[in-house]
Amino acid sequence: MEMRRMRPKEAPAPGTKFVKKSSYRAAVSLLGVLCLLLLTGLIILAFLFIKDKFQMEEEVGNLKTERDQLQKRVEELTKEKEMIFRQSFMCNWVNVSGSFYFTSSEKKSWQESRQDCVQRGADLVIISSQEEQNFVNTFKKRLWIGLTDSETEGTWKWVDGTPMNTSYWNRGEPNGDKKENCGHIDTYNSENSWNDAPCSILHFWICEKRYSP
Ligand code: 2F8
Ligand code: CA
Repeated sequence: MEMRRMRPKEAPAPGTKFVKKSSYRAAVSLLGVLCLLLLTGLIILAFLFIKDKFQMEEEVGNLKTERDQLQKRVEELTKEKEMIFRQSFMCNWVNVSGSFYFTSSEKKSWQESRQDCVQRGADLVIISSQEEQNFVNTFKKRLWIGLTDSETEGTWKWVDGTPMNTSYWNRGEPNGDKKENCGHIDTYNSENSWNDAPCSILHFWICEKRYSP
């Protein structure tokens, strides 16, 4: 009887073990390459992010410097504007014993004249001495002064609320009763030059700004 030859337990085909090992190595290498690529990508991203951040910080710094410079310039220009405004307002003023005087070159009502003086940091003139009365006459103009009896007929007051104690009315003045409540320089060639007239009449005017040295 022919004896059947026993086949040894199935062994891997020759070369199979080698193929498995090399596939494993290839997979590990691929994974390594992928990790490397990922790492490289992350490094590039981080670099770009940091670069952007620095650029932005630099730009913010530049903008802040520019803003500060512009603010400084605005302050300088504001001061310059105020100075020019003040100079243009003060260039026609006359300085006499403790006061600056301004006479207008246009005509307005008493109230509007007063407003103009107030805008110039002054008020209509208050005549408080004979010298001042004579000085105001030297302008040889019919000028509104800071005198009114609008509040109480016949009670003349200066614009600062003080009563008129010494007066320089022209002969026969004041004569306007309730129709003429504002005082002005009229007959400037004589010392007694004041007249009372309706406050709505248009006249030149004289402002006074007092100062203490
Ligand atoms: O004669 C004085 C008289 O002259 C004018 O009236 C005619 C004056 N009127 C005006 O200025 C509007 C009066 O106030 C003045 O008293
Ligand atoms: Ca009068």
